[in-house]
Amino acid sequence: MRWPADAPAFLLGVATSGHQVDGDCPPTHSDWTDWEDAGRTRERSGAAARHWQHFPDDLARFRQLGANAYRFSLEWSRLEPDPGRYDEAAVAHYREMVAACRQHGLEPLVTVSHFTLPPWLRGGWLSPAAVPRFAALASHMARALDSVRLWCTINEPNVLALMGYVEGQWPPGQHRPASAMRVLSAQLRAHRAAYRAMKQENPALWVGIAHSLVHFRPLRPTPGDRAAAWAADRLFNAWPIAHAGPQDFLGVNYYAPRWVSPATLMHPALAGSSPGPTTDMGWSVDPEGFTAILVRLGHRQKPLLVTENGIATDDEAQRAAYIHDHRAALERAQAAGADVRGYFYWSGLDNFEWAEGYRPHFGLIAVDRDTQARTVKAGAAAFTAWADAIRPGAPPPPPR
Ligand code: IFM
Repeated sequence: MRWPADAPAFLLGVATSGHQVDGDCPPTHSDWTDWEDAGRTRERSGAAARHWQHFPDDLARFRQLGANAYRFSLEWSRLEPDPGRYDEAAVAHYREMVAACRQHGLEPLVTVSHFTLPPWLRGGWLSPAAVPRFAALASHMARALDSVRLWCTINEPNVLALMGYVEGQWPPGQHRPASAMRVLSAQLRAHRAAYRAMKQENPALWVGIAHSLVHFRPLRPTPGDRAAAWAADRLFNAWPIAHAGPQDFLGVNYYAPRWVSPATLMHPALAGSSPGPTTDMGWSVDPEGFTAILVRLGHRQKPLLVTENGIATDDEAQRAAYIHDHRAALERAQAAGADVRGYFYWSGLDNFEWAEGYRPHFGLIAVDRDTQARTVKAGAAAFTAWADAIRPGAPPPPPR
């Protein structure tokens, strides 16, 4: 596959997802709005960042930060309020978003499904309608947004399966590992069907999955804990990649390591962070783990796109250090041969962090929840410094 000729050689972007930023999402409801109505989250998503209305200004701000790309997601319930009936006003909205991306020099990377599902899909991904309806939606949107070259079919299928069907913190709130494996398989089937349908629309599209990848480390240096780390890696990281079928690139969502033992494998919620400093999600910071994952995936001879990486913190020095250190980690992976074509910081805006509500602040830009005023955070300077360094014609970086 050829990289789109006029796309930036390295995509440096920010990422968001529809339900987390759009607001009033969606008027037609989704499994997540029902979950919030049932009181299962710390707070409701409500108006979020009203990105649905404010996207033109938000995109201009992303560009001012130095981004040359933007990853956002479609909201299935808005687009297909009833099975087989597409809402042309919603389709037109996404066309406008893509046009605004182009106007601001942002290469769009569109995710078809980022966790939320339409309420009519009873049984969610386990519904017999899920795979055909999803593939039809994906090809409909590939046609409607025909200037978009880069697509993620599904965001983090392993996380949806874990949080919804093992940990029970997300809809449908189950604790059934066997169902989790079925849900994971169904999403990968949906990816394959969507991949085929989208490629029929346009064989030049780049289509992949945004995989959540965790650097599993043994809790103690014992054979049992090492085996647990190996097994967690196989199941969570390697299995979905190996069984997804065709992918033109591997999308990598990387945040943190996890320290595991046999006990944590049975109870994933027990998986520990490190004794060192953690983020406001309680996650530890491990840029070496990022390098290790990118180098390992690089051996698969496929282009890699870091579709998410970022930190929840109110300490802007910590955010800047995180971006700086993960940039260096990515560059080490490139030097070791990994073909990394882009990096998307999560997130462009402070947003709705699912069951955690609005408490964790991942954004480069703060959003005042009362006034919707935007403020660029000090930590964003590390992102802009990166953008300055990769600008065409920029002088080469000083030796490290
Ligand atoms: O906010 C989420 C996103 O929706 C998927 N990847 C991880 C992010 C931070 O938890």
